Amino acid sequence: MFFDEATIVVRGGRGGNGVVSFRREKYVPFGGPNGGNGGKGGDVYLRVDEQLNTLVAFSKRRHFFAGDGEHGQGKSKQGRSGQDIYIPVPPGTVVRDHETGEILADLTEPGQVVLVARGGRGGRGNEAFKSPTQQAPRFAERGEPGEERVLDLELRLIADVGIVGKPNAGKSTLLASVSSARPKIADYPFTTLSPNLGVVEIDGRSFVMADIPGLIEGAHQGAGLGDKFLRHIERTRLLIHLLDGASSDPLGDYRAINRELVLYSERLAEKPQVVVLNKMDLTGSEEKLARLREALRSETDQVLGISAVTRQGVTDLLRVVAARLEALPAEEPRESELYVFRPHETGESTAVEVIREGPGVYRISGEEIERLARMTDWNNEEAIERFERILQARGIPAMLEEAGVELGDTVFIGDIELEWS
Ligand SMILES: Nc1nc2c(ncn2[C@@H]2O[C@H](COP(=O)(O)OP(=O)(O)OP(=O)(O)O)[C@@H](O)[C@H]2O)c(=O)[nH]1
Ligand SMILES: [Mg+2]
Repeated sequence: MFFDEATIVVRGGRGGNGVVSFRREKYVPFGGPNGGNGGKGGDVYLRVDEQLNTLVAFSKRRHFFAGDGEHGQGKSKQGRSGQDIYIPVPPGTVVRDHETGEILADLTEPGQVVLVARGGRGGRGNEAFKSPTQQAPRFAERGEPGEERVLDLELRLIADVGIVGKPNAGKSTLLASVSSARPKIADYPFTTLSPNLGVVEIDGRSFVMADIPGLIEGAHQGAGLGDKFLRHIERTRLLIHLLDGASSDPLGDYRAINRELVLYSERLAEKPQVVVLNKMDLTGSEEKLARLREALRSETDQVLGISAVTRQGVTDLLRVVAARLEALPAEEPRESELYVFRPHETGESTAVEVIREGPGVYRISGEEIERLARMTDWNNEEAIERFERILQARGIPAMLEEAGVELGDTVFIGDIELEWS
């Protein structure tokens, strides 16, 4: 089984709690507050590791949690930050938000890193709340929970050249004969169940070639192994369209495959092709090649004949491919130029909204206010008073009253439920 899709859960570490503590020294009966801040929770990143070429690691492990920040301590001691984690992924990994389907990142370069879940902020210790009006605050903030999200990972191979053709045409045999890849080869259709990559070297140049499972009619809709594999050749720059010399109708095969490519994507159909008839060692193949060249004269200037088994014509094919690659633009525009991932880089929004959700039920929503609520220690009277002051300062009670709130009604802020009083 080839693992080219995976769904994983990532969560940043929780920020450490701030603490309540007071100085205790000889001869200083009423020491000032000295509770330290909690450490920040660790972040979760994905990082491209060029040694990898599948997502198989995610069949065993699906949950990735960064380390929690340590709590603050007395004597103004700050808690240590939680450990960040870097999850290795293969080049060609496209990352989507499972919920929205939005593309978050398109990871193509070795070493490329993307932040996928931010750790929570550390809560502030009581020392941070000392002010002229409040000399001895007896509360501290709780650490903020880390961000959590579900990610869909999808691997798209990155090869220069893709070999397309019907099952049994000899695609894997060709790849094996020109590279050190060792794909399975057998005399039955659908021997290849997952793409194989090989590095080809010719005349001091090299390129990466991909062999994909055979295509049949309806492939674009998922017939055979279908569309799952067509996407792997979307990023190639050139296709080798390999025809089976043992087929009774190589021309019909050629047309059928091209139809599937058009139906799958216009872009795929427009990729330059080198048309090749394989199995030239079989009797009668010369005539087949001549007929094919004749039939395709107006469409393609060149139909090559090879035998992947005896290697007849294979070096010539590689030279043609290398020359064509050289003449093509160096790179397809990368999807990463289209999608830029900005994980809340823009900063937290201070906007607040008050909504009536039902009879006697209201909701205060807003990024900053929800975070402050999460970081409030609801078991502490002073912490609650501070939160009430924040609500006042932002004019939220007036907004609630305008929305119709009455004593005893329920008010939600994120997951936190309050009674209006
Ligand atoms: N005589 C002859 N047989 C060949 C040649 N190339 C491949 N074959 C045979 O054709 C059969 C299919 O070869 P594969 O390389 O597995 O074909 P494939 O296109 O990868 O097939 P799928 O993976 O099923 O799509 C095998 O029995 C090969 O030995 C050739 O040049 N000459
Ligand atoms: Mg094969």
